[in-house]
Amino acid sequence: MKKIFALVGTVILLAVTGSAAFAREGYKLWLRYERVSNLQRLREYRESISAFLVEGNSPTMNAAKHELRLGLRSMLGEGISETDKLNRSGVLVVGRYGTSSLLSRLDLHSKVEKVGSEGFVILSGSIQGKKVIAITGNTDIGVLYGVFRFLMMMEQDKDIANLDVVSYPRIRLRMLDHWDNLNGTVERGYAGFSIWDWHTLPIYIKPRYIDYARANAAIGINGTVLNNVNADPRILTHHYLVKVAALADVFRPYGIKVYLCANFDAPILLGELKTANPLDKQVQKWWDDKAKEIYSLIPDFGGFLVKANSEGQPGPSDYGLTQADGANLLARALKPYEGIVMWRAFVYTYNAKDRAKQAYNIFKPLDGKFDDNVLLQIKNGPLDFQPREPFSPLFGAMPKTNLIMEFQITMEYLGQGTSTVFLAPLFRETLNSDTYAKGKGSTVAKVIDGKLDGNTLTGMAGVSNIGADRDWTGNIFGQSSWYAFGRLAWNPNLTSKEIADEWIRMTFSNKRDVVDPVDGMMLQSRENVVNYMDPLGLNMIFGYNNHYGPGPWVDFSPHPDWNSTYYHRADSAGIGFDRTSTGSDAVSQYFPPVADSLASLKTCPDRLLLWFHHVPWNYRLKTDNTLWDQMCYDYQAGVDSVREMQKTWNSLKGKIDNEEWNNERMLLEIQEHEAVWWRNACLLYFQTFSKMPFPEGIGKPDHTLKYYESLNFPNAPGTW
Ligand code: GCW
Repeated sequence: MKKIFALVGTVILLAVTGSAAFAREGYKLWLRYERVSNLQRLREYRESISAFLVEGNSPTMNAAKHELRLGLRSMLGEGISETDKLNRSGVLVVGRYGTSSLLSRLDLHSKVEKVGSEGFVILSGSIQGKKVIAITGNTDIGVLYGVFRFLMMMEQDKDIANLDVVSYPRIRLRMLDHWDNLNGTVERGYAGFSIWDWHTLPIYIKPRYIDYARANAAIGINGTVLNNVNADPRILTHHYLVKVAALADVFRPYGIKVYLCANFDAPILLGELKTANPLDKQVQKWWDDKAKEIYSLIPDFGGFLVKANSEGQPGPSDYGLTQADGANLLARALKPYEGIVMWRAFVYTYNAKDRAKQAYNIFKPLDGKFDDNVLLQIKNGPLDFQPREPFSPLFGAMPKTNLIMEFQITMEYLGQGTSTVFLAPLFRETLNSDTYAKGKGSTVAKVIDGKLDGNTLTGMAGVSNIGADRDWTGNIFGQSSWYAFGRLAWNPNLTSKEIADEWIRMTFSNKRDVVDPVDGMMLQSRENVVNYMDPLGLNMIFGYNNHYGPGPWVDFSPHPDWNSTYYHRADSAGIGFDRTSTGSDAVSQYFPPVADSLASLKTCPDRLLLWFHHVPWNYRLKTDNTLWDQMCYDYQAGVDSVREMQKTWNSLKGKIDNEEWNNERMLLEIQEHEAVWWRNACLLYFQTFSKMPFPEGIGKPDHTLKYYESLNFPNAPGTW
């Protein structure tokens, strides 16, 4: 008998605390649609919506209907009906403006006019004396975006009594770039294998593909590059193209176009030609034919993304031609079908005096030489997705070229899968930077959204952090950076706090005692990592090749600029890369007010100091600490703040889903170890140059420098 009680007890306990089977697991991302728990709100929502009416039957409108069924019923209960008549108050009326007879009775013209081909209007109004909420736009996809936004507002506990939302994207191409290989691995992926199952496509359509499209459409992403920029040319064979076409069919109703990375040498590598020279007529014909084949399978194919003459990839320089010659070759093949080329500016040779200068030197002279369906895709900083970089000097310097920003959402250099880092502050920092290209206020955001130079073909790309892990990103907070990327591509003026707030509410809870502390954690999280990895403008001091953990001692690469020592330049006199006129003069690539301020030790912000200057160890910073002491304090502050995050997280036990809480607890424990490891390894290493003692308050390393140098991680993820 006792045993039976014990068993029943266990079952009840499991039901209450949530066993693995009931845990939320993060799969639904920001579309969890949980029952509204604030009863007052629930009442208000139900008063405003008793039924919904969707006009139109296109696949996109059907997707909108599906979403409303799912979302409204799950958040408000089964009583919400679908109707085709406006016979009472409280109907949510959804349809395209202009074709919907009901919506034309609302005076929406001036609002709808503003939102273009992808925006939407959500409005409280009344039709024939009946109170309604209207969701509308000029196109079906605009309407679908509106439906998602409306449902997400409800998830966020927003008041829907007097709605007047007018929203449209400021940037045209809002892209996720997958670095997924055809064999299922993901370069720099930390959330498992690729979500694309090439083997079972085109017949087997995983529900995950549809959920991928839903989640992306919900945040306005309208393009996906399916394969790695280190491109396997076989993606362009018929065998794969039919599979790509199947994915395109899934994504189309959600407004998402597919793009592919093309290998510049594909005509040779696929065994068809002896050359890939852009001036060769046969090569041109090869690409023309390839474009024709692709568009016969995928009529709305988006275009190509190309990494050329970089890290072993072939490109036009192999034929003594410019990057523009290469880009235009592909652009001309795609032009008849309105396809575009995103040509990466991440081009460098291994032995330059200063790698940070190369992209500018190569591309600036080509301004105006690219065809109008080419965008130059520029990483946010001049080097390579470091925890902190100044903005790339190419922003603002190429007024006659379409530009697309490339951010990295996957955290190759920010702690990879185990760290909790919300990347909106990093994205914002770049977008807010003032290039001074046309005087004060010429921010990177304005370059990117086309306002500064009047470009209309604009874009923002994010290197995806998505994998086949159940929660998509390995660490649930990885979802927040994917979310932030989409929101900023839609509106680059949103603040990090606004975005964090939205995400927390849809992911964990609407309760203030959850939202506020998690918000605090997230907003600080990127600076924490900078502090314990790369304070004061340090960069590129990661473990060799896998980029996991500290490796400031790395000096053994045959490529000089793959060595950490190339970047930090520590010696007995000081540390940092002199990029002023006495050094590489990279500062001169910026517009004068920026260049002057970076060039002077006095005005260069401490956070970028060692990026631009070689600074004596005992130099006094703006904090009045010596450089050495400040470096020690920053590393320690990084460790301390991870411990703060742990405290905050521990205080949330019981307030959010237990399994999600526990997963994050374990990840923070790993992050704390990593922060301590970084601090110890870097300070011990740099101390061999500074020869100065640690100031008070700095944790004592528990191992020798030799020990840290000996660590290696043969199967670290993401390195294939
Ligand atoms: O940061 C480097 C990565 C490479 C990547 C490259 C790039 C896809 O270490 O893995 O290759 O950038 O952006 O092309």
